[in-house]
Amino acid sequence: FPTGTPTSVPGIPSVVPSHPTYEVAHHAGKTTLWVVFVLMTISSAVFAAMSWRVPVGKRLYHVITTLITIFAAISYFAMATGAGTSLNHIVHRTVNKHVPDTYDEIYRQVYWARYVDWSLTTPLLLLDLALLAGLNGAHITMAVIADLIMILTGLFAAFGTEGTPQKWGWYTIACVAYLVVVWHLGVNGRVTAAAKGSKVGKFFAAIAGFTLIIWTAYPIVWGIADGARIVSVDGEIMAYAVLDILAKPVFGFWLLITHSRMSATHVDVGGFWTNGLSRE
Ligand code: RET
Repeated sequence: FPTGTPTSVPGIPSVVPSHPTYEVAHHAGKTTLWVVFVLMTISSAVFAAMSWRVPVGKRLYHVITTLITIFAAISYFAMATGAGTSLNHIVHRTVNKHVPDTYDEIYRQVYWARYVDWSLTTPLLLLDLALLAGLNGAHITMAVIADLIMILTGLFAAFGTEGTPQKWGWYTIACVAYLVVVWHLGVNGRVTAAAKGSKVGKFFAAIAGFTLIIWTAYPIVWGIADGARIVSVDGEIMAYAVLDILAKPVFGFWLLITHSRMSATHVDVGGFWTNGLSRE
């Protein structure tokens, strides 16, 4: 019977071989993290500069969008310098027909800083879109809470135990929460935006459609890389890097440039925002 490191993983014997494999980031992954850190920092500076060209009353999207890339830059700095990460202990069981089952012990690097980033930035991205569509506070609250449930249960999935219902159970819960978000954007948001006129309606349909396609790729990447562990940690870093650039800087430039050209996208958030001083 296998001997070595004791484990406390439910459903498997308490002893597994003591030669673990490590699935961690290497040069390509680490370089990618630095590149995205730089791109997020530059985007933040450009978004901030763009906001100075408009009166305070018209800066709401600028402020939200700049915060999104600032949070991402901070999270990428953490990951690039080796922080915001820990090793998930996995015990993988291979069922054998004629000999006793064998167990492999694996440590895979999980960048939990991503989930901190996402728990701040995905609500802000949703807020950008919800304001554009003209959603009411009740629907914005429900969409943001569903989104937070999605990210936090996704974090639990990332550290969940394999070979028990835990890991994929959390993943399923996260996917259900994601469907709630999809409904708020794809159905409720689209109808509400269309009521603001055909220009805003068309722009919302385009940018929310883009968002839903990009966002849907995240659980797919997660399932292949974190979940099934078919992709290396470097591959995972590169896949999320491409998605993060599309979901944050590309989304942001598209939103802010269109906002500057289409006055109907304006949202009036009342006296607090401008202290009643801005006439615009
Ligand atoms: C997880 C895993 C669990 C199932 C689901 C997920 C969805 C994540 C999404 C993330 C979006 C991130 C963005 C980041 C911005 O740059 C947590 C991966 C559904 C939709 C837009």
